[in-house]
Amino acid sequence: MKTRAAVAFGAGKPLEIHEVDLQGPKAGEVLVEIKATGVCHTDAFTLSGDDPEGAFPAILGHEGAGVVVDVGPGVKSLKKGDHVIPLYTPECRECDYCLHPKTNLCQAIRSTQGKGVMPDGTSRFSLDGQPILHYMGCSTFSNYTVLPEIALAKIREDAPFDKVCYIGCGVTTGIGAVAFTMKVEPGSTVAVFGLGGIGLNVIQGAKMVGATRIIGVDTNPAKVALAKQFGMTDFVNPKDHENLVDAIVQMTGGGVDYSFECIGNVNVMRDALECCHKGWGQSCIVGVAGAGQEISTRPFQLVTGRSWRGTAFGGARGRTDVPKIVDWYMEGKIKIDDLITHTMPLNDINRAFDLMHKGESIRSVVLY
Ligand code: NAD
Ligand code: AHE
Ligand code: ZN
Repeated sequence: MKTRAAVAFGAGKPLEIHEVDLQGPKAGEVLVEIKATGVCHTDAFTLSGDDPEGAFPAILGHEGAGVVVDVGPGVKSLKKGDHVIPLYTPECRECDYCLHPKTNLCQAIRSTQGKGVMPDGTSRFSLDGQPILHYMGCSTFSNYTVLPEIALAKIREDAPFDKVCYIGCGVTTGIGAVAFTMKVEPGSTVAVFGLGGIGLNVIQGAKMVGATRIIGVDTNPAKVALAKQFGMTDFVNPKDHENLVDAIVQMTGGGVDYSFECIGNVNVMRDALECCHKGWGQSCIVGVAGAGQEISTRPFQLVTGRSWRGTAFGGARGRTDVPKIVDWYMEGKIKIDDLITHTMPLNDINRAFDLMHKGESIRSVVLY
């Protein structure tokens, strides 16, 4: 079949809209009509050329929601008409990782996914007979896409696609980092570095689990109003302080219980660790840093009781946890609508990247 898609032909080049060819689902695969997709900073990161796994031409996008159109042989858990959210972290429920209680990083299809192909080693997308790569196993910047069955969460049918698509990455990553990965306790003091599409969800997660002090850190003061609405109690602009770590340590009487880096800046990752309380403070890296970047700190920071952690997809097991997070949204336990600051048709997708780079959007959502 043909599908309209935004194709990334090379690093740093704007996406181009094309009618591309899409092969139907093979065994264990599912054809999905994407109804809406968010644009995450990770899409921009890969498009920039900084992603060691970034390869072109590819169809980016990993934050979608849609409807099952067809299933390949052997697919048991999904049928035509089911509403689904694609999962860049699948959940096969059989691999050593899925069976281990301490991780969500299913490895069943990780190696082919990282190469931009389906588990059989080939792509379903092509243009003029030339293959186009998948991205993060999702490729939601295409109106129709094919995914393995294990990479789809079935969700309730009354959930609006244009909002719950954000649960495909940003919402789950932010809230999950707090609730699943770090298991932040009520009464905690939390610092959140970067108040974008991920950081604001860390803030609402921290509020949800009962953190009492939530310090937001961002160089862009335009983020303050929304951050306060989502639960931020204090704001720190790094530009106002000669020593950011000292400022946070002083305002918290020794440091925070938990910090979250939601930017992808290795220098900020160091600050986020070092503003944690001696003896028990834990820092979680959420931001994705570019090829060749490394983190550093004095080992004494860890010797004296701070811990450095990280999270992918908020520690969520997608097929199990994503439907629950959709329920939280539908029940009003979490907010999404106010974070979706812009919507646009696929033809205008490059505007979503411009708005993100200018710091003017939280989430842009493309509506098909
Ligand atoms: P975003 O662009 O919406 O937000 C980034 C925020 O950081 C902006 O508000 C910006 O003003 C702020 N910022 C930039 N430099 C800063 C600095 N030096 N000090 C303080 N604030 C600064 O991006 P996003 O969509 O929220 O994504 C954030 C990061 O999380 C990206 O690196 C993305 O790739 C990553 N991410 C990781 C996962 C995961 O599973 N680990 C999932 C999604 C996104
Ligand atoms: N491909 C990059 C790393 C990119 C990365 O860290 N991706 C996150 C999700 S970001 C979503 O917006 C992730 O899930 N990582 C775990 C995994 O297995 O990819 C690189 O550095 O090679
Ligand atoms: Zn993402």
